[in-house]
Amino acid sequence: MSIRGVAVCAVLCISAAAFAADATRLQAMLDDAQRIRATDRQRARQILDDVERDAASKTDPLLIARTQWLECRWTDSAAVAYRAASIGLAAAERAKSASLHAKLTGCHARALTLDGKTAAAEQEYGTVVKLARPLRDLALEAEASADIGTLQYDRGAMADALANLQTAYRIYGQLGNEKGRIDALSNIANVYADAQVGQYDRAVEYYRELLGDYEKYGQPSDVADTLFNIGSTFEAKGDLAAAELHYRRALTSFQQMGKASDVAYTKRSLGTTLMKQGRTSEALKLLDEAVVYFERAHDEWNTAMSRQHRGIAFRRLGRPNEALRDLDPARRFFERNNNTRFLERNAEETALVYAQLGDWRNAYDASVRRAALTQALAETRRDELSSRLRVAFDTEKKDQENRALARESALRAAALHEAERSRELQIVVSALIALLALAMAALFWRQVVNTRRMRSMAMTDELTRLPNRRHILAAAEIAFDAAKREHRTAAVIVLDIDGFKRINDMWGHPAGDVVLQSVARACRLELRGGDQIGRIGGEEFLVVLSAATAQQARDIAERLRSAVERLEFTSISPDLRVTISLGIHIATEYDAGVAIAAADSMLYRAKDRGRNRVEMEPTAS
Ligand code: GH3
Ligand code: MG
Ligand code: MG
Repeated sequence: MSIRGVAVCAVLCISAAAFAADATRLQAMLDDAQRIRATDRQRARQILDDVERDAASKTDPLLIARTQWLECRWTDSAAVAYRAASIGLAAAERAKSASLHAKLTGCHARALTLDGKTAAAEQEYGTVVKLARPLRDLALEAEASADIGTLQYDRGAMADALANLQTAYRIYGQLGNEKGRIDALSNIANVYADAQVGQYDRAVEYYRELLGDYEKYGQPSDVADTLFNIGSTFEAKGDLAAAELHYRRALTSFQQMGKASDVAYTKRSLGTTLMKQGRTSEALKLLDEAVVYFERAHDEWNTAMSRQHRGIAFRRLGRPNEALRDLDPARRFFERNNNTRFLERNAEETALVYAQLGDWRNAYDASVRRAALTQALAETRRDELSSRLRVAFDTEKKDQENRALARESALRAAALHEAERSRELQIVVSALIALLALAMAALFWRQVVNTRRMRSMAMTDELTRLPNRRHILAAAEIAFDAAKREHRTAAVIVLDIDGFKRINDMWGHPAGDVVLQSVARACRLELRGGDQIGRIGGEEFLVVLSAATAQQARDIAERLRSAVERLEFTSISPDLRVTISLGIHIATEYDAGVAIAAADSMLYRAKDRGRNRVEMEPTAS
């Protein structure tokens, strides 16, 4: 390859590596943006913009799909979401990423929701759930289920909404996504509290759980909202004392937070509750304050609602003219907005007010109006009732399932616990056995070492480390037996240090010991592999030659003599010379005792003949 080729290749490689590094960096930035989004929207948005500006994110399909997905999640504009979905889906296709494809399908569903195409959105979220399941993308499944549930809630399909919200609640719980779980919980509670469902006790139960969560995660406005919801659920249920209590707690919280509209809203609800208890004067004061606030805020809807209630309060207090001044504008508003339910109530009250005034004509007209409205409402009420029954049925079924599940999981937990315990026990027992085995092995080893040491102590001469008398005599017996069996000649040499007493006398006993050790070592080193030497007396040694001719025995003896003669004892005195005398006996009778005695007598002959020499039976040589 030419130098130019190499250079081009290097540049390409480096830029490819740089591109990959860039993509990783941008993905990490997106991770960051997603993480901080909950606490710092602005910064998250900024990071997303930074990533989108980067060149790499314009070509890498994975990056495109992911940025578009975030883009879609974070927008409230249908147009932006549609655009993000279409670009993102194409990129996910190119990247062949099933996971991003599923996510961006969710993005498309979100666009449809923002566009108000709720039926299509619901269907698309259903697709997302189907895509998410085989991918085991639990987060996506939970999110889509929650979205489907909310859409179903909005269109009044309460039973389906509950099922999906509960799925979301369960998965979020599994994932430890507290925000998701709490949102789902809040929606579930709202469904139960809905007039169509009317499962007030259950709603309160869920609201209480929610309250605990909000208290734990420190969101005072959510806590107050939930207190309000509990109050309104109790009111719907007819437990007015409980309703009042919770409304008052909510009111205090809203007042502390300075949330004026929530304060007004709560005052009105508290007012209606007090009215239902017959505490009309107390109620009037609260309703007054609510009307003042909503009028000033130009909140027509809430003004009409509040005035209707205040009108009823005036009527009950026997102030019909003031009552009419509230009921009439409220009626006009509800007529404009086609609100049959409030119109029916308005007609009923208006009839009563005119009756109070003795205006029978208007009272009659109002009554006729009311009758027509009641009939119109009957149909809606019938629908409501059937919906209620269906939810009640589904809820009961779900409860039974839950109870069965709980029983099953309790059994499974018990079995698991049992298995765990027996496993623990097994581990403990195994550990104990291992420990015991270890201790025994250690003990055994010590015993072996001790025995070996004791034996070697019993068989070794302390000073010279050579076999002691007993040991070398036994070795001689064994060697002679073997020689006899194998028809070989064995031999013994007895040797004795010459003039040892004098050495002791001149240089001291410790010096004598050193001499003994040196002689022993020198002799041992001169011997052949199978031969042995031991100490049989003060300065007397026995050599056992397992197999040797007379000549070999003589050679060995001579070697020993010469080796000792050559020894130097500079630590004692440079002048010190040590010699030994040796007696040999070649075994013909194979009796160790006899052989040693014979060798011993040869040793005496060597001493007699001037020391530092070897003697052997003349017959054997
Ligand atoms: P010979 O040449 O006739 O053998 O003369 P010798 O002096 O060697 O003879 P003898 O047997 O009279 O002397 C042996 C001495 O060895 C006597 C004893 O004090 C000494 N002895 C015996 N055992 C030991 C020992 O373990 N260490 C020392 N330092 N001396 C020992
Ligand atoms: Mg001696
Ligand atoms: Mg001696």
